Amino acid sequence: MNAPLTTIPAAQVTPERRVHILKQLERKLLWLSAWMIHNANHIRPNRDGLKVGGHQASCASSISILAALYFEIARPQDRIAVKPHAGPVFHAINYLFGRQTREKMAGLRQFGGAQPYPSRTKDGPEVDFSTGSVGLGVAMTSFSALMADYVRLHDLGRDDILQGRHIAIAGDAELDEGNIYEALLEGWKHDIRNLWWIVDYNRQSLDSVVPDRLFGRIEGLFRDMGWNVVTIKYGRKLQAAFAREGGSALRRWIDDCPNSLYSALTFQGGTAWRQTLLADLGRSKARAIIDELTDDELGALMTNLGGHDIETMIETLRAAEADGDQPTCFIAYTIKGMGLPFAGHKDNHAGLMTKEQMEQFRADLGIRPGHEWDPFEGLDASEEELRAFLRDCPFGTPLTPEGRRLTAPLVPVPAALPVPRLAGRKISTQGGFGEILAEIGRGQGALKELAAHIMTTSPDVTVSTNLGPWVNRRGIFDRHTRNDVFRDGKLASAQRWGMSPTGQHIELGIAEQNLFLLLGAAGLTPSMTGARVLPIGTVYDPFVNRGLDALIYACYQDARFLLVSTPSGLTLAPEGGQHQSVNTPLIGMAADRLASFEPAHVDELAILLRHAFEHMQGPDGSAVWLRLSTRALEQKDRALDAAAVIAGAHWVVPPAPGARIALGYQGPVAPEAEAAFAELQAEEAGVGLLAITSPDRLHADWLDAQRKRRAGDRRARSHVEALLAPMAPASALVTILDGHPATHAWLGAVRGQRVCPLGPDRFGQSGDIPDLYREYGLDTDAILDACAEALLSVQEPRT
Ligand SMILES: Cc1ncc(C[n+]2csc(CCOP(=O)(O)OP(=O)(O)O)c2C)c(N)n1
Ligand SMILES: [Mg+2]
Repeated sequence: MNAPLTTIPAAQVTPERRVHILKQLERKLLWLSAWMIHNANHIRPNRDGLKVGGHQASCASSISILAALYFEIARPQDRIAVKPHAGPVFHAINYLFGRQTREKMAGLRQFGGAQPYPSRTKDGPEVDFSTGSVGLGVAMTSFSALMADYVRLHDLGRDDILQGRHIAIAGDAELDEGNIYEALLEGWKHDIRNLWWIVDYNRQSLDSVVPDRLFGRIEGLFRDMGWNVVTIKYGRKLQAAFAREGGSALRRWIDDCPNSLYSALTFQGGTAWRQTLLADLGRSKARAIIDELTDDELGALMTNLGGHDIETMIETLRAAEADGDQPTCFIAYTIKGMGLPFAGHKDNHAGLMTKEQMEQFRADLGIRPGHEWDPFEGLDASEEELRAFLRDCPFGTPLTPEGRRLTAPLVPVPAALPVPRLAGRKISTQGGFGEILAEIGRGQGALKELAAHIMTTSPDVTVSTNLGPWVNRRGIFDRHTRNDVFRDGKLASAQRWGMSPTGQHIELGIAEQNLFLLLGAAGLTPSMTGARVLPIGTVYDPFVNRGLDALIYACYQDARFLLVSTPSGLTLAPEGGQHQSVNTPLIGMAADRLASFEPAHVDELAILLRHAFEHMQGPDGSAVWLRLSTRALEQKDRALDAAAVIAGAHWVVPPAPGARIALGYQGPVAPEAEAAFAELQAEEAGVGLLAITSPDRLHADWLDAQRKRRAGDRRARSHVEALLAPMAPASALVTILDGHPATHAWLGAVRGQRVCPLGPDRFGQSGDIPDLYREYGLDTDAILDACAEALLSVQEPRT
């Protein structure tokens, strides 16, 4: 059930007065957004001569849409993504609500100030979704709507929060991004509800004016995907003019007017409008409508588009509200830069008003010098009345006493996960992952709660990444119960794919950006819904690249999820170069808020998987990435130091004090390293063998220790420094992984050791493992050659 659609304001305000006040608030938003940017560029001292920038025109375009939404329509339980370049308007809205400070506003685009584009992590709890990389914030709302349903249908959420709507204010150019259409398709499959996308249709992007007729196409696409499409083209003044004699000719003229001409006339103003209109309509009955207006009035009439008419906006949104929960796309016609001197100019995206223009604008709005930041300065309503209005509008009420950012109780993680029998077995990390998860999926005893909170997802690689047994146990999520036809027909299949609202796996089509957007949305459920969901997504490792921006976007927002990428590297030899990932370990190292690991053996994997469930929930945690393989390795019967595995490396055979060389391996190349180690041991005393489980954690910890030492903590020492300490200062390390060798090259900087890093640095090709390991220098011979060379340089240190 949705919440009541309207709340009756405590202070009774007539509809006319409401509109009057809303128009005052619009003026204020236009002023504050322009002023914040102006202040950042022209008033604040500039220390480095860099252009600060900002998007006054993009802000102006969206004022009425955002005002209608935040001051009238939105309810606290709604979750809203604001188009990146309207960030200052969003900050100004919060400022008027008393949820943003003047200092942050004045610090727009400054260190510690309000962010140019709304940021969950930096701007704080008022931001529901970060935006910035165009298209992603819009699509994200589709997945957050799905997750809201998931949480509700699994009864994981809070009872005291009403079901909300997920809303994106999109720039029209955002609809050029392919990820929008991937999300539309996926949304249709999942029968997404309670979703609104309001397009600020100013027909301009960064460089240009958008081609005409494009929207006809886009509108059709939305309808095909089951959306309701509502076009908000004309404001009240134009509608009234159209209703007069000659009005239909005027309407036809505007409908046929190319976007570029409309923009140019808007920029030129009333005189140009008159000239052009008279040339075309001078002999028609529309002439009477034109003649009775001054130039300014004519300009105002011709630019009276629906997206700038707050009454039309409110009416349309209200009507859609009453229409139910079907996803709805609103195409709100606007003018980029509306109300500012560069309105409609095609180059206005990054345009800034001059000091003189700003001065004029200030005077026009009745704002006294020195009162630029006063929230209610220059408005035709008392401060008291405006404050009461803001307090009483639906969004004026906080979502919960603790605000918009919620917390969820922790899900206990058992001291150890159920690990399959390993000793003497040959099994891959991917196989081990599938078995452990399937075991958790039984939900027995201490695992019951953990199992209930896990949600898995995969872009059409569920079975091939070994999620099948888990899915068989926990079912596929769907808002509607759908039977498994194969099963019902008693047709043999290892997969039982019944779908129901209680299923715990969300099956996606092959679109990796959707995977990461869903992981992002699922990873934010604790703060969005107060429900703890532990999302696990599987994907082929090379195709992490396909969704990379969405992955970074999810991490930027501090979403908490587990990414399992498998298979990886040359090791899936016959699949060929397009399937063999090389760069992903480096991505894992360079991605912030993503702890990345690559275990070689399943006992390590079990430790890391358990750690992931905790790390995803910890206040200082993050998302986690496990890079796995299908290469089956002989498993060991051993006791491991779990802390070392989590810290990123452990000695399989520790080096003797003063050792001249050690071998380090990461992931499924362990057997080659072990074989080389066995030969090396016969010739070189004290050699060590290091299992590297996370170059990412090792490196991050090493940087951290250096920072701490520089800050005065002389005793700070990182795990990798401690590990390498027994070796001779001029010793060598030969390292190997099935990924780019730069992943390990930095290890030489830890203690000044010589490092010979091995790993593929070229596209792969198909073959079998012996051929490919030889070709790319990962076989035992290559390792021994590298050891021989490294030892030479250790004997004769270069000067
Ligand atoms: C993925 C991505 N590519 C490029 C950009 C640079 N960029 C910022 S805004 C913009 C055009 C935005 O146009 P539109 O969405 O129509 O916004 P508006 O006209 O309302 O400013 C571009 C290309 C970006 N932010 N993200
Ligand atoms: Mg635009």
